[in-house]
Amino acid sequence: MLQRARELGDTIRKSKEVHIVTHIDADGITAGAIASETLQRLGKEYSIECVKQLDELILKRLTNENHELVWFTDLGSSISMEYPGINKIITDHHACEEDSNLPFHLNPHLFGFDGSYDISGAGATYLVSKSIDEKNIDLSALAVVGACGDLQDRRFCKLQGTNRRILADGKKAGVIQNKLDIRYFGRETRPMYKLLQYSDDPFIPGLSRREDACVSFLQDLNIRCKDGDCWRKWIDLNKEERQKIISSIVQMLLTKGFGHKITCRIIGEIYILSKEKPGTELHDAKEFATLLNSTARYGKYEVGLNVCLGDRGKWLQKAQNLLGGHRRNLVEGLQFAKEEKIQKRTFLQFFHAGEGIRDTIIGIVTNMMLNSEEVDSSLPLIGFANTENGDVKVSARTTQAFVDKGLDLSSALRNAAKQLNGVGGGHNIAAGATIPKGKEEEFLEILEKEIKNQLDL
Ligand SMILES: [Mn+2]
Repeated sequence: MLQRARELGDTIRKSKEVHIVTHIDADGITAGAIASETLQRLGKEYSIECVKQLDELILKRLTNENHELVWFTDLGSSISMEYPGINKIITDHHACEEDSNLPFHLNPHLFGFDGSYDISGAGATYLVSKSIDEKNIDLSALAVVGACGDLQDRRFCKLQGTNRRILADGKKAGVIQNKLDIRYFGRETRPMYKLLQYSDDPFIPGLSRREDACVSFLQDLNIRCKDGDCWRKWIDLNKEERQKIISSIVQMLLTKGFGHKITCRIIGEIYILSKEKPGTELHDAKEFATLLNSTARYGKYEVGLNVCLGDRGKWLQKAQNLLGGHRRNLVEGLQFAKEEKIQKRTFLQFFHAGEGIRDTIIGIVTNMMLNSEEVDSSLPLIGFANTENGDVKVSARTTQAFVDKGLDLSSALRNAAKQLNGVGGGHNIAAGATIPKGKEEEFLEILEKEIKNQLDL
């Protein structure tokens, strides 16, 4: 993989002008930022755009634009064998065909690594950046944010594989620190009770999603919710208070019959961006990733990109303003999905959000749904949402237990979508597709057959 990274680096060095095409999620934005900064430091002429997915229209346009070199980051593996008219390099981590092992294509799956936890799109892009100049190891912080944005720490409650080497670079460069702490989202910026209210991995029956219960839980432990007018955050608590909270939750989970394996998930490795201000979204890798998701998924990728490139003034302010809207959309989306009612079939369950949830956040909502108390995680969950141009976006999520039994949502969605003139792909545990409207039922039927075959049922 490092050899391939060097080869891609050589191609970049030989080019005068490079156009970057990246994905609209946190991993895509950080990948695009790493690529931009690398080209900037080399003094190359470059441009960048962010897209939801690579469709025919975009690829035709790129062919016509006749760039000297197009650098696809966090996407592109699906078209690696096609479009010879585009002179390209690809740094992606989504599942790909074995025969796409081509000189311009860097993807962990081609080298025997699993792109769902070993390395992200930003990480793959970072390897090329580092091969060009060792000084670029300061960009490893962005690669860690990208990996966290793609939930690559979920499986082992910490980053693994190639991601750990990137983490080591970050420590060496003094830009990243790792430590064990509570894994719930919002350590730096969320009021304590809100951190508990939105806890979902592990879900805490009796506390998760219940605001009042979370406030009284803290009161019962004699933990102040406020310092004067300021809500106290996890990072504001002293060691004793943190230990009290963790041991109470552990006890609650164990008495409710959750095993050791699930209960342990409350603690894991967290990643601090050492150069950022404590108590801001930028100081914690997961919070940074969510800040980026609030920009590009709403068509404002330049906001996230400028924050990644170092702006701490007007662009950061804009990103923080967008964050409020994103949070509201997730809460409303989750509520909407719950009211929609999940329909169970033999090998999967699904809900259709119609126009109720944006297609760009249906994946996040589907993931939150699968983690929630009301949803049975013993079946893969499919979420549908209509897109602006009249198609239907599909998001599929499952659990590690299913993946261990042989389920691969990436190939299942790719095959099912292909039969209906759509496109699909992603990872074994989380995948997506776009299909024509009205084909949902057909899609589910094909998908069920795929799942049944994969699991040998
Ligand atoms: Mn990614």
